[in-house]
Amino acid sequence: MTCEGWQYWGNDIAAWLQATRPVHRILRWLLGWWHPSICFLKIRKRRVGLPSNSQDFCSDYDIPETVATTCDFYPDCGVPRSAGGILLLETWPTVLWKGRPMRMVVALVLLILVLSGGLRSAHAQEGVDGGARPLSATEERALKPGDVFKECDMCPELVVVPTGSFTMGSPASEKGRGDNEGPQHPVTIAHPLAVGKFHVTVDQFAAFVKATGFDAGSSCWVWNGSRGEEQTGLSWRNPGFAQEGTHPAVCLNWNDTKAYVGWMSRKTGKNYRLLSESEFEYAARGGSSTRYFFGDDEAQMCRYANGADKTAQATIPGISDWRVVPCSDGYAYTSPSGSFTANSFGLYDMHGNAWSWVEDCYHDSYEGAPADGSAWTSGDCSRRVVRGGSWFYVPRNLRAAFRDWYSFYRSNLVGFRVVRTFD
Ligand SMILES: [Ca+2]
Repeated sequence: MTCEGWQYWGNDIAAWLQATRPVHRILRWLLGWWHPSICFLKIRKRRVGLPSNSQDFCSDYDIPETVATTCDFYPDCGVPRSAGGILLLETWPTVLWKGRPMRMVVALVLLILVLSGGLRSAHAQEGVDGGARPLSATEERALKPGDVFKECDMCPELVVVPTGSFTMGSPASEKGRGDNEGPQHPVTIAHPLAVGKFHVTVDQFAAFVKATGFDAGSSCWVWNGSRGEEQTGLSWRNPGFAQEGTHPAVCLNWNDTKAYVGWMSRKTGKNYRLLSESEFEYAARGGSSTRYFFGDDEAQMCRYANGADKTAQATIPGISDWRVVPCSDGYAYTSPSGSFTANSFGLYDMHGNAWSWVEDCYHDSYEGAPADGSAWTSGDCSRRVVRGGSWFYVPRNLRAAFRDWYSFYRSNLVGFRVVRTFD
């Protein structure tokens, strides 16, 4: 340290002391100290002269001469040998000895309270935003069908879908129909929805796990070449085939997806949840009443969906005799979200790629089903509905009306998508 350098630094310290004088007064009242820094200035004033903006510190604080004597000097410069911080340490025992014990206890308690309040505030802030940018009320009112938004960098993109009515289920004449797809019944979706444009992706689920430490298990049901079996060492991170971050997250059970949407709601302060079964079919159909949102012809599938196609048949053992999708979509397993053509609502992969968990408990008939788009949450809730089909499903099981259920295990066929409401 040179004398010149010290001089410049000393001016900075003097300016800082001047600017923070109210704090020093509080500290001095509580703890009985501010001697060290003043000592520094006092000595400096004596030896090299104080800057004009700090000339009154010594008299202001009535520094005892004895304190000044604890400071050392640079012999070459005639100034304190180091910064105020060092001087603080040097004189700290004196400060403690001369301090005001009761006031120090009060100060310590206040400090703890302030710090703990700050931590609580930081924690709450993380819960409310954590980088989230929820829409304002004005922005929400301005939304119209087809608009796309997301509320944090790693949040799912959402598409505003129009309200409306549709006929849920399939007619008896539909090719490949299952008995559990009836009776057909009208459903009205009167509430505005913003539906996940894609499945929740691997990267998006990873962001959730990173933020929360959530444990989504270490085993998953997979196809072993002849049947499905649960294998350990598999999870959404490694579902038994290669995935990129934009692929749908799979090997997630219903509870995993509920944890995710709960976190999304807390993070944004908005209502994120799973779709109801009727909302899903309404969104998948996109105004159509055909087998698929693009029509009835499964030969067109490879433009719109990733199913069990010729690519899969050439890759996956044990399915050579399946009646697969009669074209090549290019993917044996999951595909990057949005690889195929969207439906008329602007939603991708509503057929295939991965099943989506929905909120409803499974019923094998629509007798008594809600007609207002709400989830059917009575009955046997050990089975939850999945919709949309997956990369492992043949044309019949990729239809808009097709439905199935899983209990609470994880499968590399099943992921989910979110919906965001405005109530
Ligand atoms: Ca495929």
